[in-house]
Amino acid sequence: MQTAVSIAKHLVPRTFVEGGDGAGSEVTTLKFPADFVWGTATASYQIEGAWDEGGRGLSIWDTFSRASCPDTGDVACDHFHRYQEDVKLMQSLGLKNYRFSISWPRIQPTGRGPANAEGVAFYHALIDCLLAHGITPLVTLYHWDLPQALETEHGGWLGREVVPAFEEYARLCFAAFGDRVKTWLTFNEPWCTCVLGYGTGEHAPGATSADGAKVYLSGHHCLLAHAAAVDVYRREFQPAQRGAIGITLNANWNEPLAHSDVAIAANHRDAAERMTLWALGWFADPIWKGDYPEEMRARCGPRLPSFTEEEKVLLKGSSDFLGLNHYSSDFVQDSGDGDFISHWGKPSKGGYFGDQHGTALTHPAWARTDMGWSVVPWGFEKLLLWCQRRYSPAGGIYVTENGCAVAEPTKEAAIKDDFRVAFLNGYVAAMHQAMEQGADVRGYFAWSFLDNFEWSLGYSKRFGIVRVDYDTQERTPKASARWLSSVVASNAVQLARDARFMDAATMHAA
Ligand code: GBH
Repeated sequence: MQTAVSIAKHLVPRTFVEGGDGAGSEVTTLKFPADFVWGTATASYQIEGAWDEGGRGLSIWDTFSRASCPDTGDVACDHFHRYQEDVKLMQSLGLKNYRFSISWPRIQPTGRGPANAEGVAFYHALIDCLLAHGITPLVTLYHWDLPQALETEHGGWLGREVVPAFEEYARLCFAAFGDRVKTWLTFNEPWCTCVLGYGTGEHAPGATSADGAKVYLSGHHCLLAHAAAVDVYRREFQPAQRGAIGITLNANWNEPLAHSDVAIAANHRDAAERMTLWALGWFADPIWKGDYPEEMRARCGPRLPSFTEEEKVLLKGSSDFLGLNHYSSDFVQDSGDGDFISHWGKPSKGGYFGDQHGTALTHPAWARTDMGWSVVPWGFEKLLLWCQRRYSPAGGIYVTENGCAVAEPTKEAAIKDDFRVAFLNGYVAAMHQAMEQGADVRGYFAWSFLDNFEWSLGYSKRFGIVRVDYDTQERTPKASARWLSSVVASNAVQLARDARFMDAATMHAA
């Protein structure tokens, strides 16, 4: 395995914005289309708290966080009780769109049966409050908080029974909220549900799978549940409610390793493509093309389940737009026969990672977020163009999450979150570059509105543009909140030629 340091010598730095004399004062204004959608995002278990109120049932994250995490979402940002204050703050920042998720166990405490009136009432109140403050709600049905009863009775997403359960839950949500909610997302990042929940065990329910069979099986069921929910929406609700429905997928960009003096080797290029297919094509190919990628079928064998012809028909075209969450990039190379070696994951032979026959590497010159994730705006540009080329989603691409964790031990540090401002500015500028080259991006949501429960890492990682003091529940907008306000107000970003992460970005010679 080639080390990251030995790679660096061969990589040629590229200035993100070409031309000029390098003076730091030059600023370019990048304008966005008039109807571009700006917003922020959150998820139910990460912010709501009130775990045992309003008739809420337990989710797999209640169980998993108690057993295996430093913190739980018992209180989180106490948004369940403070949503009015949070919506007012959003309005005062000039934010006009908000993506949140519904907690399935608030609607169906045991995952089946009639809607729990108190849970429905909470989301009615939240949605009405948003609309009254001029904020458009975009709603995710599943951001990882599966009712515990479905895990106990059916093995969660490993059980086929969860597919009709999700369909039933989705129908309750469309019926209750679809008069006011016009943008729906079925799943947030099924990759995480399956790889982290049933492969590595880092996420709830904490299952593992050395050969990857559980990873692919849970993914298969997520896809079928997505298709079933979309079918219900299109047949029973969309004609009258006239909303759009889609899915949100996550992916890093994989840049094939290349030396400055030689063309990218074909096997590394193939490995990069393969790794992006395993991350994104696994879900997006069935939805936009009607089946899993050929490469996955060939390498996974029977561990990757098959769709019936009827299921393929239901899946194909089952997303009105592509929701994309993006955080980071890697250099990757072909690892030959069966190994997966990564700077961020555990080495593995076989299984979901091993099947990819790739190695993910980092670059020592890349800045890192507090998660240790590399800051590579140009990778975002390339990923957006890759999505546009492969899927050309008719309803466009919505970036439903992008952001970074910053170590902010004090309020003073948090309100001067220059690193986050530079990160967001760099990524939004890169998105603009992709749009100029034909990527049909229609919206961008910063993750996250509030500091919140960062899953297995608890409250130690802060992603918010608004600081949360977990002792007092005080909210304080950071510099990044003011940055987003001004981006929304001007519908533009200002790109300084000396912007951090731009000129410092490294890129191989293409
Ligand atoms: C999102 O997941 C979630 O939707 C959100 O709930 C969460 O709070 C937020 O991001 C921040 O984590 O680069 O080393 O981790 C993003 C999860 C992050 C999973 C990148 C895949 C790639 C390997 N993704 N990760 S590494």
